[in-house]
Amino acid sequence: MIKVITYGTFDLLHEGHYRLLQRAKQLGDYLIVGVTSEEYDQARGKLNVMDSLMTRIENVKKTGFADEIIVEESQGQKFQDIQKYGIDIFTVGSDWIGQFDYLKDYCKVVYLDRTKNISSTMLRTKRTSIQRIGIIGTGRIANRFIPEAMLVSGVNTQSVYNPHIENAQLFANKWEIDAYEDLEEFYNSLDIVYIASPHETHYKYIKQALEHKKHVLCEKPMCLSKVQSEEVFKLAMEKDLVLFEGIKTAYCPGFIKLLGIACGGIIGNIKDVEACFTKLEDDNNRELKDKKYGGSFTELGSYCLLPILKIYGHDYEDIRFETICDANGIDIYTKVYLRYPNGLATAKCGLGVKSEGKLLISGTRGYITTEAPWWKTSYFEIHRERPDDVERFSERFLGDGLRYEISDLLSMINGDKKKDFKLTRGDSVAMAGIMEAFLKSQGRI
Ligand code: C2G
Repeated sequence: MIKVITYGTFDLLHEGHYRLLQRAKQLGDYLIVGVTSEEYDQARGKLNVMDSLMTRIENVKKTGFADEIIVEESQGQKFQDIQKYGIDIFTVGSDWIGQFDYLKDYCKVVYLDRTKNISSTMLRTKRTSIQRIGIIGTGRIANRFIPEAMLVSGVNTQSVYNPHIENAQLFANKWEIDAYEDLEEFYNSLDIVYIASPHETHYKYIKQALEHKKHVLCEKPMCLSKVQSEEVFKLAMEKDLVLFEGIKTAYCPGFIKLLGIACGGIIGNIKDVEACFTKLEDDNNRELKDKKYGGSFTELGSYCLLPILKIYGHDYEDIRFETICDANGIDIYTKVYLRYPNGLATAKCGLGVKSEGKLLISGTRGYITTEAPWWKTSYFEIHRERPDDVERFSERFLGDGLRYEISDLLSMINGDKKKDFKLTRGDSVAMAGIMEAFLKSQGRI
């Protein structure tokens, strides 16, 4: 009996997949099909898979060609499967030509011609139509956003607004998009507004964008007061629009895995969370010049508050801020102490003060420590009492990581995911409340 194996995502199963499976089956007597798990697709950068694993398995089954279906969960599994199942032929489409030649030592490798003019990406975009993105602001983060958005199929960045049209024009020329100085025309050019302007302008632009019936992705900190944050979320709900705060860490696979493990009780009851994010910055940057809204905490606090709020929730009993300010009165180093009924937390932010970018979660049975920079979570360890009792976890963090939040935003807009569990409205409102408390403690508002 000749055993054949092939693998794929088989999202929105189409003729190309069908023909591949048909020919794969004809290569032998018994066909095993490996369908990729959601986690594996995320890890290899396929972020927009629409059908669930169960649906994809069901669709492969319905073709009638597979004698057995398995789940492909990790890199390197193909090599193990070939030995485990006694495979004679490995086959895959010609888009992968050459890439699986390393398996030739173990079985025959056959690349089948890919069916032209059909792909899951084509079907995805046909089903949901491309969402046009316009950016407000032309700073560093806006420059990082565009190449990341290019990696998410289903969105296209096409316009930019900056009240200083010269800046908008420069940015537009660089990225080959359109610059606008008229806000009405700008809003007419898009479906989603990405707000990447200075912190204090967010609230105004969010309201404006929602009034123009546009979905919104807003950089952190989204709002600087609790009332404003509640107001914009209410407005988004009334208008049936998606409003998303862009804290990239919240959407990255490594951080989600870490939270799942931490909250799952593996280190017992959590008693302390310490998160630190510091950056050495040029003194001329806006964050170090703006006396009212600049400084380390408004710039970086959202990241450090994220694991604290995700682990303990929003009902802290006490909050206290300690700051070190520069000659202009701008906080270059801030520590926030939070006390919850069952534990403590510290958020430590620096702009112009450098420390190790670590997240440390301590519990009654052990602790979790992450490799810096934890906000791009790619490696963490669980330690227990015995020094040699260590479990290690790693997860890929691709590029600048903005692709994860853009992909989630798109899923919410397209209605595939209704719940915003990664960063809830409650989380965003709580963060805005803490930002407000901080600015008040500094006498800035
Ligand atoms: N395919 C095809 N013709 C198309 C589209 C896809 O022949 N028009 C083939 C692909 O070459 C692949 C299979 O159908 O062999 C599944 O395609 P995808 O679902 O896109 O899966 P892919 O991401 O290529 O994963 O470990 C995963 C595998 O390496 C392949």
